[in-house]
Amino acid sequence: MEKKRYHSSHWGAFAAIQDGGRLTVSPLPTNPDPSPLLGNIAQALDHPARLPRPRVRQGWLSDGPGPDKRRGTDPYVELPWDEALDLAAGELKRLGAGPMSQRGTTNPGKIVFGGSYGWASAGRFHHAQGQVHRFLNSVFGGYVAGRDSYSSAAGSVILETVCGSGLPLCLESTNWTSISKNTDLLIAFGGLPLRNLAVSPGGATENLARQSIDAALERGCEIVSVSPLADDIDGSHGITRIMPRPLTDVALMLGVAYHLNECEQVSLEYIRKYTFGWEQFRRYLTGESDGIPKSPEWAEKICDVPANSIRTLAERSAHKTTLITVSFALQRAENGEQPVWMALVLAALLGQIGRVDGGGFAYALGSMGNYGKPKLGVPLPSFPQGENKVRDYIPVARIADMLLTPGKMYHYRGEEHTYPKVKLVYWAGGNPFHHHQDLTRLRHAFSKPETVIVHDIAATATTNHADIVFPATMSFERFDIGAGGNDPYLVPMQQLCRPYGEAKNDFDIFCELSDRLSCLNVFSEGRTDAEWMSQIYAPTFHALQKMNYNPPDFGAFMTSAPLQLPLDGGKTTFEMFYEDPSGHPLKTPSGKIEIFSLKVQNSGLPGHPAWIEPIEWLGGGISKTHRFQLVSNQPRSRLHSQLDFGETSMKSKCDGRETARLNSEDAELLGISDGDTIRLWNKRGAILVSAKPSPHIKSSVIQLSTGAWFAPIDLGDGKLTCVNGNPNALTADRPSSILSQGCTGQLCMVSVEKLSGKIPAPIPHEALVRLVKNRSGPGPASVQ
Ligand code: PGD
Repeated sequence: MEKKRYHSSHWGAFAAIQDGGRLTVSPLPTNPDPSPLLGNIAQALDHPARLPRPRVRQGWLSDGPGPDKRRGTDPYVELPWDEALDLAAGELKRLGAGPMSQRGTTNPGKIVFGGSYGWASAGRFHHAQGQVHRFLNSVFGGYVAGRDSYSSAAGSVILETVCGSGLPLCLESTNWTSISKNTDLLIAFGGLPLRNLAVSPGGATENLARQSIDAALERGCEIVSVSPLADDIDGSHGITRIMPRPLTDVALMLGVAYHLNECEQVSLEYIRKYTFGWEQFRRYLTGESDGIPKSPEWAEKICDVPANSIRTLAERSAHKTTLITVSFALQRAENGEQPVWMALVLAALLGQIGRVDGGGFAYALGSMGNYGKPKLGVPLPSFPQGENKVRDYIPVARIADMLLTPGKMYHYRGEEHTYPKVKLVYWAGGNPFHHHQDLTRLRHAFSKPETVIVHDIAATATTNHADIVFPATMSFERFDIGAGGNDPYLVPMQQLCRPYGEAKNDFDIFCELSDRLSCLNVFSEGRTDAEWMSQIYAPTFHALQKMNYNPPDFGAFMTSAPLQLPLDGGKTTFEMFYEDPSGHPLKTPSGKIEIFSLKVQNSGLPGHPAWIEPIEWLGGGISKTHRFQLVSNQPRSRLHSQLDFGETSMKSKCDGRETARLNSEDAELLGISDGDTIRLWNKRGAILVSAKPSPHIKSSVIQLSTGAWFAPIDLGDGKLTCVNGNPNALTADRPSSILSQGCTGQLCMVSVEKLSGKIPAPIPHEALVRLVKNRSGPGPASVQ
């Protein structure tokens, strides 16, 4: 038996032992609540869906670059590394890549989309996004970037606008220890799903949510989970579940605020000193400005929560240490800014933000594992990406718009922009055919560029829309430094096994391409990967030394157990603001929390949080055509689409097909039983899933997690049907609003029917490895 090694993944750090060719993965003893996702690793390493060698799309190989509708259906030809790298370098050169002396001032990067959104793997150095950005900066002088994230665009943009900070605020949010000790009432819009709390970029060594929630409940804290899915929070004692219609939380919050105001429970002293714009909002709340009082009765009609429950919630929140949280899920939706802004305003009306330990407002506390933990006292290693000289960018979720309508004007953060004309798409470490909405539209968009290059560890729907595909190693096949923001350990990610086939590290692939483009010195600066890691470890090492710790040098660190890091212990932005609002103003025009924002109003939205009727919701006209609201949330059995072929993920499916849950009574009315194959469809597409009736789902709602690999076939009904059950075949590529242009993948309206007759089989992952030669056939049905 080999010795124990340490490693990290986005779903947690772990130890591993190679025993007789089999890798045994076990969680770290520091982790009281390790993620079941660790179970996906061992079986995934040499899964036949992995890519052993570079491959080039047959049509590109025979006809050269150019827009091509065959992307997505063409087969691939495997090539030796040298040949594939020469082809890619030749194409990059044709598009203007090369040393700065040859590029002159023309900025060829403005035709290259390098946003390359995606989580890739844990590791501070081999993170594919950082690598591809540095590469494009080195060889093109820059690239068209993507702004914000699919996780949080609407929420981040609104918080940056109305309280001066978006995601950094999450890293300072009320921590789990304080919640367990001080919070009396925790109102969680979107719940506190433990599956999300085990995930953080870079990986966690300690998942504290479960034990903190238990300790808080034991002390007598009441938790109210507001979600159409009852199991968005575990447990029963001390937990109240409010199940509104999806997309209506703002109406519910307005009902609470109305009652607080009516009962004179708004903390006017706090409002006066720490906020801006209460009067405009108050006039809207009471109906003075639009004739509609936002009373609990008004809210009930929209959100389907009894007015009395809304009143009770308001009354309880006014007399306790109350923490209001709102998860990412609520803002990944039409008008996604509004629930985040309104939750902040509600907490401000209660007067506890920055004042009361365990009370106030926390964005995304239930969404990721690194929120709700104290800040670190030392910097983490960080790989420099170089300078991007291209000024063009897009809001990250507008990729299909950019490719389909170059030159078109769009709004973002109150300004006008134009979509750039992109010829090359370069993606490493992301899976847009998992993460983007309306995949049929995205497929059309991907037919437009002249060339698409992708690196991935496996053949995914994205590699199947690329022209040149380079096989990347998984993190387990290389060494790196693991660190999750706010996690108190730095993890030596030790190599666990040899690379699969001929797969190479992204860094090595970029070195080879840079060399062919005479830019190796700019990209690598003459360093090997080990030298880079040592270099980026240095700031953490020196900070520890300065604090009189005795840190190991890089070599010793890489062969030891995870290194504990000191915590910061300082005050948060909101605490400092509360203590001295003029000395520590927020970064907003008023320096205060903006209940009214001129900037938001000038962008074309109401200047205060408001109920804006969405298009795809259960109360809208569309519900007459498509009766069900699909909630496509984060999976319990994998991270996004990653390792969908792993053991834990495969066990969660029904005969290889993704499972969707619907309300038991709805299922009975539709004659649907457990395990039946059902078809979900709307005008954008269709999917097949296995049905699971459940009492935990609100009526007229159907829940299907993201991540099944997109496998579309043509069943002759005029739309593509994903037989594996990827919800993004159905979601709308519609921005959250003109302010943030965020992704709205969480919710859309669908029809549901039981399938009878001959049912097409799901398509296994390995069948996506579409080679002209080398492999016998594509599997049970051929992918379109
Ligand atoms: P992943 O599956 O994590 O999804 O979208 P994202 O694209 O991040 O993709 C990462 C890819 O990187 C995988 O294909 C993996 O194999 C590859 N990879 C892993 N390691 C390496 C490596 O070392 N090198 C290279 N080159 N590749 C590697 C996630 C996105 O989806 C996110 S963050 C959110 S929050 C959104 N959520 C939703 C949602 O809730 N609902 C819907 N309908 N849609 C969503 N999409 C978004």
